[in-house]
Amino acid sequence: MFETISYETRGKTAWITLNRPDKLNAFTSLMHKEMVSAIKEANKDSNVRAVVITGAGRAFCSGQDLSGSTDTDYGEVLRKGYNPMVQALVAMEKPVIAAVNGVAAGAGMSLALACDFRIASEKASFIEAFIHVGLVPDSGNLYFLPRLVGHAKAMELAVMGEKITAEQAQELGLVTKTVSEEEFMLEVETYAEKLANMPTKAIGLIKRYLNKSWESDLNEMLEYEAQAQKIAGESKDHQEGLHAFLEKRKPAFTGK
Ligand code: T3D
Repeated sequence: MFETISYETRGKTAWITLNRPDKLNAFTSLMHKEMVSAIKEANKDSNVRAVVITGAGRAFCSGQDLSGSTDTDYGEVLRKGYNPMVQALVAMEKPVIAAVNGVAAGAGMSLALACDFRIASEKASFIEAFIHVGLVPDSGNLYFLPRLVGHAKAMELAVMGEKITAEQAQELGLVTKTVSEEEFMLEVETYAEKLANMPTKAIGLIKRYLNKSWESDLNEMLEYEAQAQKIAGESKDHQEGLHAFLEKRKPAFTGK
C-alpha cells in the first residue's frame, strides 16, 4: 500500500513505521504524503484507539533527505509536506506515541515532538540538526520544543545543535520514559495497549483543550473545560467508569 512507510493495525493500535532504513528514514515528499494518508487512516478507523510511530532499522528519522536538490523552495516543501503531517497528528483525537528507536534528527525530531508521548530506547538520541546545514528548526519544532523544555533550553538545543542522549532528553522532560533496547518494543506495545483501553473520547478532549490552553486565558479555559466535560459526561465510557466504581470492578472502556 505504501512505499516509504508501512502501516498495520495490531489489536486496537495502528503502527506507522518510517521505512527508508538505508537513509536513516529521511523524509521525502512521497513520505510526507504517505504519512498524511496513514495518519488519516488511523484517525478514521474507529477500531484504532492508539497510534505508534517508529522507524525501521537503527534510526527513528534523520529529517529531510539531504540528497535531494538544494534549489527547491523550502517554504513550499514545509507548507505542502511537513505542515499537513504535523497538523494531522495534532488534530487526531487519539493518543500518538513516538517510539524513538534510534536517532531523531532535524524534522525527525520535530515529528517526535509533535506526538503526544515519546518512549525512547536507550539507544535513541535527539539532535536539532537544522543549524548544521544553516537552517532553522521547522515542522512545529519551534512551537513544541520551548513548551516541552522551556525557552532557554530550546534556544540552546536549537542553536548549538548538540546531540543529546535519551537519558538527557528524559531529564529535560522531552521523553516520557527511556527503556533498554531489549525491552523497548514490548514496553511500547504495553504502553500503547494501555492507552488503547482507556476512555478514548476523554483522551481526545484532553489533547484538544491542552493544545488550546497555550493561546487561551483562564476564563476561556474554564468555558472549554465545561464544553469538554459536557461531551465526556455524555459518553458511554463515563457511564462505564461510574458503574465500575460503584460495583468495585475494573472498567471496560470501549472508546464510545
Ligand atoms: O525542505 C527542506 O529541505 C527544509 C526542511 C528541512 C528539515 C530538516 O530536517 S533539515 C535537517 C536534515 N537532517 C540532517 O541534517 C541530519 C543529517 N544526518 C546526520 O546528521 C547524521 O546522519 C545522523 C546524526 C542523523 C546520524 O549519524 P550516524 O553517524 O549515525 O549515521 P551516518 O553515517 O551519518 O548516516 C548513515 C547513512 O544515512 C549515510 O549514508 P551512507 O554513507 O551509508 O550511504 C548518510 O548519508 C545517510 N543519511 C543520514 N541522514 C540523512 C542521510 N541521507 C539523506 N538525508 C539525510 N538526512
